[in-house]
Amino acid sequence: MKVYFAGSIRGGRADADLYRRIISYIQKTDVVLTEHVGDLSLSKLEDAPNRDQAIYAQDTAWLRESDVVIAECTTPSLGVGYEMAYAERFGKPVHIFYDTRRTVLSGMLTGDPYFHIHPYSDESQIYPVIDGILKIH
Ligand code: 6IA
Repeated sequence: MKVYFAGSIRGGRADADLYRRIISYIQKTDVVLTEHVGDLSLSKLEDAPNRDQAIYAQDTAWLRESDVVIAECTTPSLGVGYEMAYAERFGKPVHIFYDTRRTVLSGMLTGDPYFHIHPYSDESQIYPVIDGILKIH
């Protein structure tokens, strides 16, 4: 199974280490197309001109290629929001995780019945849900 993992980059990197742990967990059994989202040194690489067109082209191609999208949405990100709407347009299942202690999710996500929303209050709750997702799709 090819997983598109989405997490904030320019929206803020406070949860980058959490993304890295989730990506490593998924990689024990499945393929993560977007390993860079959990790369803690990513911001240093962000400077080059014309990079953004390449990012958009690559990420939308990976979204179309993916079997399932898993997004960690505790840190709000315009890019992640865009990616989830793009995934819906292409009929990809979208699973959204967020920490209820730290954020109230946008009504544009909780109000869209297409999305599978997984609130959690401790990181340990994420992994059994991911096990179920990887079995279903
Ligand atoms: O608006 P944001 O930057 O927070 O959007 C984050 C989302 O957009 C992530 O889920 C990524 O899939 C995608 N994205 C945003 N920036 C990049 C990026 N930057 N590379 C790949 N995907 C990105 C530059 C990194 C590169 C130098 C390795």
